[in-house]
Amino acid sequence: MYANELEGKTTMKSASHTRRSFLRMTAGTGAALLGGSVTKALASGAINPGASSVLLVIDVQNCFLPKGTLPVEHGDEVVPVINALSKKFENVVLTQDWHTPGHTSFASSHEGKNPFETIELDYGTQVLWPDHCVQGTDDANLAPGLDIPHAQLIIRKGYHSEVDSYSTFLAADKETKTGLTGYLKERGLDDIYVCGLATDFCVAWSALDARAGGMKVSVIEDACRGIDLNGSLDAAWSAMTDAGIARLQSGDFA
Ligand code: VGL
Ligand code: ZN
Repeated sequence: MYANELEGKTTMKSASHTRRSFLRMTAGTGAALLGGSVTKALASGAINPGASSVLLVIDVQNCFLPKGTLPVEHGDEVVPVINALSKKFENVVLTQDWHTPGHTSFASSHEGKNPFETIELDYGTQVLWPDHCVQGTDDANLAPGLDIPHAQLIIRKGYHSEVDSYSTFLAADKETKTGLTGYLKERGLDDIYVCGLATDFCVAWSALDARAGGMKVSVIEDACRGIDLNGSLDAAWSAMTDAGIARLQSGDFA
């Protein structure tokens, strides 16, 4: 596994190959931790989002906050950062992880399996999670502190019981779509800024899919927090950097 990963990092340059390396990395247990090259952001205060820019706020829901069912460490800290950031965007889209009860990504749906173990499903390796973000529960609600009244769309994902969807564009089977690509195209939004939870899962997979779809993509690091399972946070940043995704800070905005 490590040799494959290393080869993936050094010889494969295309977004799809990089992505595959990242998928292997995040899927397996005991994956090696690779040092990511860090692309520093543009000069501080230089960015001014325009009419074709959109802020994607990924999964800032109770389930991923400290009291939730799948808490992301310091996940609550992104809320004020995202609230302030969102004021700089005319266009904002929010997403919600929105699972059926008994969803296939839950460890409790698989006999003898524990959270954070993996399982092989039709579409590949699936990390198993605690039950989280079940449709209609308070756990699945957007964080109450989120204050983005001008958000234009809430897109839900992960509602097909037999397939997970970290990405807000494409489910893990690589076939099932959310419709967000079509929405962004129809509205002429092709300059994508991604923030939210968790950096190394739903944020990264969404950013990589947007990039693979030909959009300009940036991730705002201090407006995200990660889960970091078996080195997945470094792997995610490496994959995103290799795919040509900019790594920004909220202070880089005007
Ligand atoms: C997420 C794990 C499972 C996320 C969602 O929002 O990053 N992670 N479901
Ligand atoms: Zn989920």
